[in-house]
Amino acid sequence: MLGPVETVDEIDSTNRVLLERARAGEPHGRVLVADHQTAGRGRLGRAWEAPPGASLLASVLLRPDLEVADASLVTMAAGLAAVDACSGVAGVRPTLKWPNDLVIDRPDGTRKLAGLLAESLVEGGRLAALVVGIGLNVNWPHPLPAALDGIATALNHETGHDIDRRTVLEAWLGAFAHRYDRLDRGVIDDYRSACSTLGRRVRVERHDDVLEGMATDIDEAGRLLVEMAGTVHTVTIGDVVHLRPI
Ligand code: BT5
Repeated sequence: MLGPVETVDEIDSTNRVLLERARAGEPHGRVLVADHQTAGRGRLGRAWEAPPGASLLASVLLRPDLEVADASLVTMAAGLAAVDACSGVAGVRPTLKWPNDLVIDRPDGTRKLAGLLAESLVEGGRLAALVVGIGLNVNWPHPLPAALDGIATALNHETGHDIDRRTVLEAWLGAFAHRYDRLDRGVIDDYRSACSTLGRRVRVERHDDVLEGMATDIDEAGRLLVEMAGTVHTVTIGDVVHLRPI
């Protein structure tokens, strides 16, 4: 079980606040949900945008008994749970784009439906806490804001009708708790099956280089393997673009 769930109208970032509370000793399971974030965080210092009331913006504080290097298993479980929630509640089945995006593939490109952000609190070399946040576009205006046009989508854009955000939250938390309680390396196989990055030509933008090649596998630590000119590169952090087949 995950909870209790606290809902606020406005906050800077649900991830930031839960990380601060984790440092102060708040226990496993706390969930923080906001109607609006004024400084929503993406990965690598980027921003996460959502107009008030349009998205599921939620973070969960976890205290897993895991090595720091295995924290990605929890994020994979959270992403798979979000796929389960979208298909169970809205009948929309996104795929996972490595590492933590839920996407819908259209003939004219990939649209991002949700993103997950995991931030860990490491104390004395141990994983003291992990905060997993999700931003899932649920009921967005038509058309999307210009900055997200052509790159994002929302559940209501996919189904043609509004979806109850609370129901999506409950489905996500239920599926996440179910997977979390049974967490083992099997989650990597489930992730591989749901991951549309595998078997694709990709461009991977990393801090100091760009790879272009075939995404062949996810390893036991959740890293992406990309084959380029006969060499397999292991990607720990980077941004993936799905390319069209040549
Ligand atoms: C992510 O980052 O995808 C992780 C997003 C996590 C957001 C949640 S909301 C609740 C919790 N509290 C927080 O403060 N954060 C978490 P990244 O892969 O870096 O993607 C960011 C990029 O996605 C931006 O640079 C935009 O291009 C794009 N983007 C921003 N808002 C978007 C939206 N609503 N839908 C789709 N794409 C978006």
